[in-house]
Amino acid sequence: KEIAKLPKETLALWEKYGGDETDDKEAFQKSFIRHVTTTLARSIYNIDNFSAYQATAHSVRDRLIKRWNETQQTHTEADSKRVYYLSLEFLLGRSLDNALLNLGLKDNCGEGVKELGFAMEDVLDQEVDAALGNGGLGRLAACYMDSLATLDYPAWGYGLRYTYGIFQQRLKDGYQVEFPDYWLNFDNPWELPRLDVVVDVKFYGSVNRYTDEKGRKRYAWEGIDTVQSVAYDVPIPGYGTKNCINIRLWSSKPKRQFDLSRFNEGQYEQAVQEQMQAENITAVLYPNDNHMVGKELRLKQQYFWVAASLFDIVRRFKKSQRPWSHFPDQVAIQLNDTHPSLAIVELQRILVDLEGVDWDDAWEIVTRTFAFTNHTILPEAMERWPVPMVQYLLPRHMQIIFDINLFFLQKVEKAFPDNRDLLARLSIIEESTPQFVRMAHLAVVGSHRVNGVAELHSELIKKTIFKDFIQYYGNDSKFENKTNGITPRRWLHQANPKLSELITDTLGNKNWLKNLDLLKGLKSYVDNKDFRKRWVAAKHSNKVRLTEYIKKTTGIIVNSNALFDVQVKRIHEYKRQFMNILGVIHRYNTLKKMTSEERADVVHRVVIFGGKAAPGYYIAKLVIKLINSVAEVVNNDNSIEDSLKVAFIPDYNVSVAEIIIPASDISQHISTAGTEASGTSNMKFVLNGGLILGTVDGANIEIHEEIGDDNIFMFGNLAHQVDDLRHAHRYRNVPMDPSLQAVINDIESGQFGDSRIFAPLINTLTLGQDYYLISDDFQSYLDAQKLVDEAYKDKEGWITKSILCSANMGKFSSDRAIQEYAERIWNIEPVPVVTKKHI
Ligand code: T68
Repeated sequence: KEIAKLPKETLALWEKYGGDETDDKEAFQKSFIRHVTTTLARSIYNIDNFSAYQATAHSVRDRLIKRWNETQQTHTEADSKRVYYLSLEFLLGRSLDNALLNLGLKDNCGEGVKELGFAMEDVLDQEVDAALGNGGLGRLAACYMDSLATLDYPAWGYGLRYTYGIFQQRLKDGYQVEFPDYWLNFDNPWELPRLDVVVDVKFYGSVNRYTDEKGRKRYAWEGIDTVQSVAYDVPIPGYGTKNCINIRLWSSKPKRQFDLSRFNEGQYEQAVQEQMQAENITAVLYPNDNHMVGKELRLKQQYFWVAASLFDIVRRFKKSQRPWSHFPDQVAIQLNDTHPSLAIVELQRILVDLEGVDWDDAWEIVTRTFAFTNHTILPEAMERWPVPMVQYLLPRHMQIIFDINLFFLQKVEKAFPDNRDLLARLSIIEESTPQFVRMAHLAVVGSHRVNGVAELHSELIKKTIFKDFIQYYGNDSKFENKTNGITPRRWLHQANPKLSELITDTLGNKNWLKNLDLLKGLKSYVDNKDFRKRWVAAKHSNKVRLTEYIKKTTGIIVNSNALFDVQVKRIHEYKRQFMNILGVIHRYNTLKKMTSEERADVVHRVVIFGGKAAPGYYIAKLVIKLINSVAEVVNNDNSIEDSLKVAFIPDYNVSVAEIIIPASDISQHISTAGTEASGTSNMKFVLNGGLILGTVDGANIEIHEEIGDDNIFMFGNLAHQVDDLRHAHRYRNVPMDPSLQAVINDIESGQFGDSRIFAPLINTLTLGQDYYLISDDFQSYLDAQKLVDEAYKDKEGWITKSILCSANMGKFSSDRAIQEYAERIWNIEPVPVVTKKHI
């Protein structure tokens, strides 16, 4: 509507009745009751906690949408450069508490709900996690969206709206069993269906060559299978700002509802089949982390998502009627790992095939637009797609990839004539049978910046997977580091209200939530008795909360005064949960050999595990079984007098992490050096005053730099030693570490049940293997554990460490990380949101 042409009375009505979703308690209560009666069609007589959650969520949603609208309007008017974060995973967890905090509604809403007869805690607990991710990579995307919003950046996320998120994990006889995560069962108040925003995405078909009116050779792809992509928008509010950004998640839908003629011909089943296939594309999140699965459906997901997102981005750009050469000045696209690498090809296709831009100009635009984040150097995680599969599914894209590769290698040939090995190593195409497309190479060649996620990792990628690119591009050209970060809003304020309150009281205000470096101010209170007392009390109450959660979910009763030792993360051989449980066996058998008097002097421990194994990852699943078998024996052995307990908490996810992390005394981040790109839970634990026991790997190294030698327990071989140690295992018959051998003997003796079950797991340590160097690090690990016990006995010393840990974590705010990306890679500026009239 052209507003100027509307009659005055109309405008007055819009102004009068628009925007009554104010933030005061009364307005909130009014919305709450309105939603109970209208949205939910219930009343005071039949409203339970879940309905109360829904009514609260819808009331908050109304307010979110208002800000979301104002933000989008402001950004459209400002027409400044935007960043688009392409991630196949956004592990958002719950939204209500976060929205309340970020919108500044927490107090009014909390009181309002209470007066209406509900406890906010119970209400919050009704929400199901949005678990559209596997682990670190997906959660990083969620933290980054929080920071982008908080720092007023004009940003959008693009992802997929999976019908099923990461599976739910349950335990049966100590084994993991998977259940579908049908998270959309009850409506999802945190999304806005945009049923009018639809993009057609094509697959398969053929490519036609023709000559255009300028006499140029052009190509046109005629896809044959069209699937519709429907937008669902998820508003992400910033903290202490009006900025509310958007994550657009695409959902697949068949193009035609049903082929009616088929019905008439009696082909009902085939017609339904087609419909189901289209809906299939976004049905389920692939549950593998750090592992490539070469299924065609996964490739389809990637293209479906990339095509819809780029169409949307290009449509928005075209509205401004700028020339194509301005595209990179208006648009930055960040590739979260190689999963969206096809976006590089798709943009080149749009520019060359559809818009008639010359190849070289188009390629310049493409490379100035994209930047790529690498999250791993593990070989099994590198994405490679068989050329025949890509050719069949996306024939024109395959041609373009071959051309990108040809032009790139021609340049390499010019710079390094006749170096055929170099060409083969740099090539986007792996010359095997069949050929493969190396997605990481495509991402490097098509981006102007490539970053790793912690200092060590960013150095390692230059020495390993991208070594040859350094030879070509030079050392400090496009490769850089952006150490990961976490949002303090969720991971301290929301997860740990007691500690957060203490920090706010001590520092005098909540500014630390927007500037985490301010935590340094806590250092001057490290000797303050009252402060220390409250610090300990906060930790203890978090431990009590976890104790109750463990009891509720596992039936295991633990003592909240014991040392809580935590390892929660995806189960993976490189993360070495196996080493942890082997260490537990060592501890257990040491305790058993002690006299009662000797044991009286020992620090009591609760060893807590949590994490999902990919459903097809046999060895990882055996690790879970071993942990539970050990727990069964240890927890029921009265002879060790409660000095050790082991608990595997099922279904580790974001909201469970919010309970576990604040309760940890020590957490383990013990990957083989050089394998964990960064790790982000390490940051969360330390921020919450938990110490860490870790290897010299990923972000552990930078955490160590920030918090100092006294406040961290580091052990193990270094990254540069790994190759030699592996070589020795393979060819030199190195004997197993004696303490480890003893533990293996215990397992094999049947101490933890039928040892035949564990043979495949034990074999990973023997037979010239031990790829993750458990034997090489074991003694050093046990020594470090001893130091932990000693340090914990010194109660006062431990409290000091805990405080200094938190106080020194400013660097690891995702705000810092996002600011670095914005300034050094995206070249975007904040655009503060202007409050709009309602018309
Ligand atoms: C993690 N990667 C890194 N991958 O392992 C971790 N992979 O060190 C780092 O801190 C984190 O990324 C953030 O940078 C993952 O989480 C996956 O989940 C994944 C998913 C699909 C395919 C491959």
